[in-house]
Amino acid sequence: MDGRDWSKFLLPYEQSVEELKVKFKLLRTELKSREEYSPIEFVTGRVKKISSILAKAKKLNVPMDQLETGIEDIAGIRIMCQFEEDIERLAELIADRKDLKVLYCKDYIRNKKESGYRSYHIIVEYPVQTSLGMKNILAEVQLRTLAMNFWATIEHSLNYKYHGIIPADISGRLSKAAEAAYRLDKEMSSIRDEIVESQKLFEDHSILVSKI
Ligand code: 0O2
Repeated sequence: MDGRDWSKFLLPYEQSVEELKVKFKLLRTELKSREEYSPIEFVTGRVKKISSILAKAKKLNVPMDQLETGIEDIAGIRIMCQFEEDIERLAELIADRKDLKVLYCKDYIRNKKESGYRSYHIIVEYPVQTSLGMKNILAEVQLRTLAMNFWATIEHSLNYKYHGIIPADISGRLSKAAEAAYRLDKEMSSIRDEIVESQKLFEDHSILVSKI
């Protein structure tokens, strides 16, 4: 594929990422207004870089004409939550949606990766309207707590810096940091009701002040 073919190939993925980001941000707004609390803290998204697509295709032995079905995270959405419990609720909300179809989930929270990585991945099929008609796009929706995201972001950049071979001393510290992030999630969950209540009070106060 040359540059022009790649940009054509990636167009529906770019559109899907943009649409899904808007939809999940609006879901946050809606839940905040309806229930005063949203399991969504913030949403990001990206289309996988061409170099990463090629590297993954090589690793998984996916032929170039089967990238659409062989690589499931070309379109990627990441949704950050405050608490682990929010991830369960959000996964249910996503499963109930009619504008996408959940194909399967990878639960790296119950089964954390050897690296220490924790996150809940949902592989979905998203129908996107293009000028040529409807196209079903595979996308990976990652659900993480803020602590899981903090750890994964740092580990990802270290992996990039050390080309996947992180020195033993740093890797040992990363393992400890993963345990600390796990404990932080558990501690925060144990006082979740208290935190949610105080955030609602704070928000009500801010709305009141802004109206004065
Ligand atoms: P990019 O393009 O940099 O965003 P894998 O072999 O890990 O790619 P696997 O194990 O099936 O495939 O994982 P999956 O479910 O396809 O998810 C891949 C994505 O999950 C990664 O994207 C990361 O965003 C995240 N991820 C998976 N494992 C780890 C990990 O150990 N550490 C961190 N920091 N993130 C992880 P890429 O590949 O980084 O793509």
